[in-house]
Amino acid sequence: MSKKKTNKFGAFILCTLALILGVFGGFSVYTYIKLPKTEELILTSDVYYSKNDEIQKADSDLDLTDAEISVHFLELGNKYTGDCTYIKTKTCDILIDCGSKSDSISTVANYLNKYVTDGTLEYVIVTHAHQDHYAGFATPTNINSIFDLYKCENIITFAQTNQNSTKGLYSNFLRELNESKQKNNTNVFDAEDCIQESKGAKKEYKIGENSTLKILDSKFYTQKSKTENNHSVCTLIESAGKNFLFTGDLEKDGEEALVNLNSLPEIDLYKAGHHGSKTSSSMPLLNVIKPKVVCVCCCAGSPEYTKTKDNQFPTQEFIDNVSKFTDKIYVTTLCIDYDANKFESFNGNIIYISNQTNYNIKCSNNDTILKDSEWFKNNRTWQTA
Ligand SMILES: [Ca+2]
Ligand SMILES: [Ca+2]
Ligand SMILES: [Zn+2]
Repeated sequence: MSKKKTNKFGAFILCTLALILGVFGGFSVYTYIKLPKTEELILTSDVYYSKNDEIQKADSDLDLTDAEISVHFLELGNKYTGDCTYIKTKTCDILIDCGSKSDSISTVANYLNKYVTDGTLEYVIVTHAHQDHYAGFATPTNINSIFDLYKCENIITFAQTNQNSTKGLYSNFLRELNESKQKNNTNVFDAEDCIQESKGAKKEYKIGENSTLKILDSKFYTQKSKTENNHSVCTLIESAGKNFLFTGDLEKDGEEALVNLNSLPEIDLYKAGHHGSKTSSSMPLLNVIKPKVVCVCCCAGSPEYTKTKDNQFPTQEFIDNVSKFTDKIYVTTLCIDYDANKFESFNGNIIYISNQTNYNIKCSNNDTILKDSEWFKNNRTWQTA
């Protein structure tokens, strides 16, 4: 080989190496920027320790053809507190919230796909701007949001928030909402638009022959609260003579105003306020709604928010209040070992199925009411009046 040829060969090798390094380097930087921080997206296998495979088999046997309405409180496939309620009538698919983290999307979508046969969610309600309620609507660009996965006809959002519109989940949410508007011509209203019946929004929507969805009035649609929870959109569904109440994470002062601003009926199914927190499901509300069945969306006994055992969801105070009206309390998930990422189904997915004459509760794991559970015997007490 001549000296000239060796030089050319050397240059070729160098260029190839530089190209490989460049591509790799570029890709690494791209990945680093593009992928969400681990806080937002946890995809390690141990996080998925759950009985979800069994749940899905059990659920697919559910026959809802005779149901006027069914209300599904979903387990979210991780150890975190979060709300996601799916409601089906003969003509509508409704979703209230989609927590708990962006990695819950696949669990939620797997579930919804069994029931949402037309790919369209006629109504989506986003109660408030907390991750455990709207992570599924506020995904990073590389993860499909609920608005990407389904055609959403009407989205009703919170009217107030303390979040910064240029930062974090809230900016993701606004981006996804805007995309849905552009792509699917989605009607986007906030709860106050509904109360005022402005911009084409309505207070009440017909969601079936015998069913209506009503946005309830709340003082925190127009006033700001220090706690984001009080900005929750509150919804009443009336179907075939039964009443269903969803108050998001509304707290005591919000609940009191809710009672004063609306004439609330007695409630057949109540989604426990704020995951069974001691700051919600207060007596002024319960005395009016006298709930017959209560479902709590939480990971029972999880130290996610507090180490004080009595205050872990569902709290002793919540149980003391609700026990005055019913012992039919159901809980989605049970914390086994928070630090080790271990959780399992409590009742599992809780499904309330109702028609003109009766109702049925079918849970994916078991139908044991809270006070008869092993966890309850070890952690809570039941006050009998
Ligand atoms: Ca539909
Ligand atoms: Ca998107
Ligand atoms: Zn919450």
